Amino acid sequence: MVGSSSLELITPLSQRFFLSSPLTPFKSLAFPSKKRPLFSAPARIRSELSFSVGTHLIPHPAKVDKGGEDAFFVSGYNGGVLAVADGVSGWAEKNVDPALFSQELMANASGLVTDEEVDYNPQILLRKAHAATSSMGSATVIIAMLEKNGTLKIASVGDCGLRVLRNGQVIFSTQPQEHYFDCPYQLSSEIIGQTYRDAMVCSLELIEGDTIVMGSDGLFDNVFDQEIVSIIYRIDDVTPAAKALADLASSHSTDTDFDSPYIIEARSRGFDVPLWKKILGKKLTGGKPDDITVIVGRVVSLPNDSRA
Ligand SMILES: [Mn+2]
Repeated sequence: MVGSSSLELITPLSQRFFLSSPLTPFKSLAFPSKKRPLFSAPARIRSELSFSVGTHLIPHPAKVDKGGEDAFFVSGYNGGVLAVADGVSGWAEKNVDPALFSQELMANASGLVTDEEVDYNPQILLRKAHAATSSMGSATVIIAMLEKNGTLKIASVGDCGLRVLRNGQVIFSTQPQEHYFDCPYQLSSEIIGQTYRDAMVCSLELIEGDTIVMGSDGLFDNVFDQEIVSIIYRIDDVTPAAKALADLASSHSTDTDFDSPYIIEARSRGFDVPLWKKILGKKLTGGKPDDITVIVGRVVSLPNDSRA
């Protein structure tokens, strides 16, 4: 799918769909971010855990030659640090390359992972990486940091996502933050954007054998949680699993008949096909072509001889 070139450029949603009923205003957020205590202390010390990680990125079909506008990094620091940023594509209309901000944000975050002030706190990492980023643009971003005792700390601004899988089930899921449909919260070079203070932050305890699946909205808009579960339990190795998830998202994204998570959400917000198509019994269907970034992290116990 990476090389597929027959696709036309994607027009903004407002030009593709027709609104048949007024938009619902702000969706209530599952994680009101402000005034929450940051992270609680781990309940107990367990054996030392870390991530075994596989990644895969497939650019938007129209952005293959420049590699797309998603960026990510993986660090082995402590139990492992995983991060994804998705450059907001609207900047291209202002002659700003949307990839620059997400790439610089990730480069800065990667360099700050060991910073003393960050102290394993992904929200502080967001603050410092954002402050250090000088490119014009904006991005949604998610950072997950695993401590060796199994505590996973997450900070997310916008609609990148994370799922935790245990025993064949999704036991944790982030919820997107948005201003309105298709306009997520975002860290920006401009004062109008969100900051680390707007981040959804949470902390959970992982155990050996858990798998986390992280990605840009290009994954979660095109692949259902049940499909993620079935791929993760069919493919044991993290690298082929990440590739299989990205490939599935990519094939759904360009399938105009597929009833994707994105299009189901669009219909629930009142978007629909034009009336003449409706009369013919047609409904709004299809995936959402986008950059697709997938990170699969499996929680493993460190071998005895590598323990300090
Ligand atoms: Mn995206």
